[in-house]
Amino acid sequence: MTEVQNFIDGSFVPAKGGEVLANLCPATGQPIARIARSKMADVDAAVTAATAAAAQWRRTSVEERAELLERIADAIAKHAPRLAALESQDQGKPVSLAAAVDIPRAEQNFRFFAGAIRHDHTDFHPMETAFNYTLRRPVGVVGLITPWNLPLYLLTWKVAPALAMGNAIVAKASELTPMTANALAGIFQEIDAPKGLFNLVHGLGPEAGQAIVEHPGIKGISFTGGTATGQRVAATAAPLFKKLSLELGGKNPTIVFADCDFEKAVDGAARAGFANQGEICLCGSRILVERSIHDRFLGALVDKVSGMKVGDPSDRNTQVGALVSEAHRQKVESYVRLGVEEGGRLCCGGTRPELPAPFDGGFFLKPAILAGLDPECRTSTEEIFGPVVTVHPFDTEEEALRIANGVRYGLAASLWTGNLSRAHRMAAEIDTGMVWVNTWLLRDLRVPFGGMKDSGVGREGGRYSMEFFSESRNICISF
Ligand code: TXE
Repeated sequence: MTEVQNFIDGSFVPAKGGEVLANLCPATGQPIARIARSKMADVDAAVTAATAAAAQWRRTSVEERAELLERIADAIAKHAPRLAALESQDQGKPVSLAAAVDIPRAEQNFRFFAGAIRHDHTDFHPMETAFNYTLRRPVGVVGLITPWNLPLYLLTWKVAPALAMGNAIVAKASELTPMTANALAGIFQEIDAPKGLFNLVHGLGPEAGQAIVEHPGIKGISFTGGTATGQRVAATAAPLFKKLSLELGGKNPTIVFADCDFEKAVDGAARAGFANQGEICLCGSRILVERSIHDRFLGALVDKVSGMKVGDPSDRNTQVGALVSEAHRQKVESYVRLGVEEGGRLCCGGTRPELPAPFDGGFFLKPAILAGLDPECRTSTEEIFGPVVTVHPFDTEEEALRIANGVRYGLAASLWTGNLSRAHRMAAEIDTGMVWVNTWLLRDLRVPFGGMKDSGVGREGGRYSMEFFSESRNICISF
């Protein structure tokens, strides 16, 4: 049983109140760790340490910061197999996915921002009798709050640019998946990073998370999580005038035209729907298919998805692991039932698989496809965040666009077509922060990442992250 303690000022310490929470393994339902249940007093200690560290760190050179980021990346690479196993055990995802995506991306996040600050430049605006230049100064102490679906991947996506821009950090990982954040704290200790630069406070969202958002010593909040939680975070942070970046939920359309590469589109829709058990904010959970190929496409998708191997996440052949918690599985199952009540046809999955011990205690669900639903019903428009997709026919580009834009979310979309003009036309009109054409989740770390509508506020990635984690200051010099 691992003891997951807070990491404050370079040391692992228990929560001041001495309370702990149980952390379960999603694949077996068994406890694997006890984690610190922190409150405001713990956050306050972390802010004190971070404030002292930030005062030093803001004076370091770009090279010094880039080197620290690279040393962290090197250590992640060194521990990659252990980190992948830990992520899979803690989150329920297949270890093959953690090893191929989550952990390499965590390493890459640090390498990328080390390179980015080395090649950075700021604006210069000449006038007739003066010139202006822009300085980017650190925000100070920033609060990073991350969810349970891509634990290390999303935490490092915030930690790397925050440090690169000269800030110190108070972070909180999801209480459901604290293990790789804890390992990252171990890496900071192992490489002898400056104390207090990265502080990690574990615990419940309404306690430790809320304390981070409320703390007056924390000047910026970067949050990834559910839309309802994002609303609470925004309501707390706005009157305190904190910088705020919110990456929230999605109900992303996968739009398939008859002129697509059929096999590629079926593969793409299956991957977009069910990667990481459908627990990615970018997952394509609404599949809109041009009517002339709808039935053939649905048949091919059902064949593919019903053949997916569900079970032991440590088995390299597993494609669908366990959902993160029993509560989350029940939420996803309730949507499968709702889909049927709303008139949908369950074409495959949606039931619990029969698995041998110890996986009979795990939170598994067979990937589900629902067809025949009204695109405006609850199942088709609310975020499920699990291995469930709905498939809908459409007749025209206009209708596809209307369905695609007919939800409160606006995070991402993928389009599958061989018609370049159509791709450009549609991409310009879909109300999402990101559009992929003939691919899904192909990421360039320089590009803006984030959503519109209820999917969030702000963009991260490349210079967008660098802007978020800094304050621009204009200097005007007259001559
Ligand atoms: O996330 P929460 P939950 C969606 C998905 C999921 C739903 C709820 O639909 O079913 O959200 O998931 C911390 N102040 N996404 O409840 O609560 C919390 O401890 C400050 C989409 O598990 O949003 C955790 O660290 N922090 C999503 C983080 O917020 C608070 C990823 C996210 O948890 C807090 C996850 C508070 N008052 C879920 N309350 C995505 N966009 O990728 C909670 N937290």
